[in-house]
Formats: sequence, structure tokens, C-alpha cells
Amino acid sequence: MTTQVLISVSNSANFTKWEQALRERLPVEFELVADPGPLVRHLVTWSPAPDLFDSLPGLQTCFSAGAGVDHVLHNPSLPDGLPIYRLEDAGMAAQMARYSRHEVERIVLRKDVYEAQQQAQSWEEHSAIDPAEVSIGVLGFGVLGRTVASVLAREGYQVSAFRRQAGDSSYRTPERQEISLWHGAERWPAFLEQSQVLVLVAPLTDATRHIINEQSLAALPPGASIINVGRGALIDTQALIKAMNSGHIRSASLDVFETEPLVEADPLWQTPGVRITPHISAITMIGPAATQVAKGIMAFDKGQPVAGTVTRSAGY
Ligand code: OXD
Repeated sequence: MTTQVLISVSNSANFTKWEQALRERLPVEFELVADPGPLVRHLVTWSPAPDLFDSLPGLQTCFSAGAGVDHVLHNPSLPDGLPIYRLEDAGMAAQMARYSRHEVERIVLRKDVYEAQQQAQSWEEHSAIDPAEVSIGVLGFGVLGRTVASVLAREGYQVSAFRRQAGDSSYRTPERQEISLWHGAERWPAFLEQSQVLVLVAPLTDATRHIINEQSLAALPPGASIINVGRGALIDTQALIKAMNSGHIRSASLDVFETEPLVEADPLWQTPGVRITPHISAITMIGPAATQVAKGIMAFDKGQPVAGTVTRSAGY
């Protein structure tokens, strides 16, 4: 019997890529369709239309075409109890780690200072910074956060990570560097106090919305830097701009924004010390993503566990 899989992604070029990639990975009895209807049993989606789920009465699973699922969880037509799955890595972790490492190294090599000096034709040498003396805090320790933290630890930085769940107090990377693990609201201020660079890799949930606000920015050490590769709404932008203008925060490398694309009038464009990229720190690689989705669809149909299961109450 034919099973329909609906691919509902942002444009027809992406549809074609997903269709080809899934066609190569799913047996022929899975029919890949672009339009909703009563025969659809599985959905692969990015930013589904607000009423999409209303026209899918036979839907049994929803696979996010990205690591985040906020775009699905906030959908007003999402039925209660529908299983949702997110991409777990699909080539994104390594990209995010590379992006974060690049931004950290710019900070540690004082590239911003030397670029300003070049503009002023000033030849001035500053002391070198030993990575072992730079303390980096990573917010989020899922598949993506753990990879980012491990890559930074491998570079010799002192890395700690803050996560939602209690558990071990440290993690040893495959190369045997130690990452200290923190959790609990009462330890959040102390975690911030020791984070000279704060890397945000957390999902957006009710608990993390604007977690970087006036109070948490004030808890960071003077001259701290922020790198956001998670979600724009983790940061209260007004508070960030204020903290940057006061000089308390030295730099902010922002890849994600509360509203995307960032509008022309947004003050972030003009805030000194802000570096903006258009949500490219981890681009979904359709090959590995389709492999995870195809395996998930087949596992679901056989009643087996599916990777990337989302816990709705946790928000990811
Ligand atoms: C994702 C993203 O969630 O690209 O995968 O933001």
C-alpha cells in the first residue's frame, strides 16, 4: 500500500532537493507529495503554514527539516499528541562548531582591535592571549552544544556548559579534554560570571526566551563577548544594545535574530561590536538530513524508536 509523505518546505527548489534525497532513501511504496491531503501520513516541514495540519487528518508524524522545532510547536493547527522529530546533527554540529571557533578566535586574536588600528594607521602590538586563560561558557549541551564545546576545548580553551537537565558534573571529550557541566537556576549567575565568551546553542523554549537580558548581561564579566548560533529570541536585543553601548559587552557575533530577515531599520546593524550573519552558521545539509528522516519514517512504521524525538513540554 502507498504511503504519502508531504514535503512542505520554504520554496520549490528546496522541495526538489528534499524530494530527490528522500526518493533515493525511501522504498517505492512511499509517495512524495507537495500538496496536503487526507492520504498524507508523514510530514517533513520547515515553517509550516498556520493551517497546514487542518488539512492532514491522517498525519502520524512530523519531521522538522531543521534542528529547531519552535516553528512547529508554535503552529496553531498542530494537533495534540502528534509525534514530532527534529534533526539531531545532519552535518549541522560541525558547521556550528566551525563558526563558533572562528568567532572565538577573532576575539582572542583581537582582530576587532587590529582592524580599528588599521583604519587609524596605527601600529601597536598587544600581548598575546593564551587560550587556556580564556573561559568560554556554552549554553546548551545537546548534540550541537556538545560538539561546539568539544571543538573549543580541543583548541585549549577552558570550556564549561550550562544545560537544563541535572547529571554528571563534567564531560570528557573524545580527545580527553574536560568540560565542566552546570545546571540549576541558582548556578546560572555564577556560570555567567565566569564566561568571558558566552556561546548560545540552546533551543528557544518558554524557559530560554530572553534568557540573555539586562540581568544576565550584567552578570557577565566586563568585556565579555557573546556568540549566538541558537535562536534570536534567546537575547533581549534592547538590553544587548544597551550593554554594548555602555562598553560592558565587547562584541556580539549574531547569526540568528528574533525577526528574520533582520529589517533595514534594526539598530543592531549599526551597533559597534556587533557582527551579523544571515542564519548561516549551520545550514541543513539535505543528504544527511534526508538520511535521518528516511530512517525515522521507516522506524516509525515498524514501531521502532525514532531518533530526534521532541518532548513538547521541554520545547525541543
Ligand atoms: C535549524 C536552523 O533549526 O537552521 O536547523 O535554525
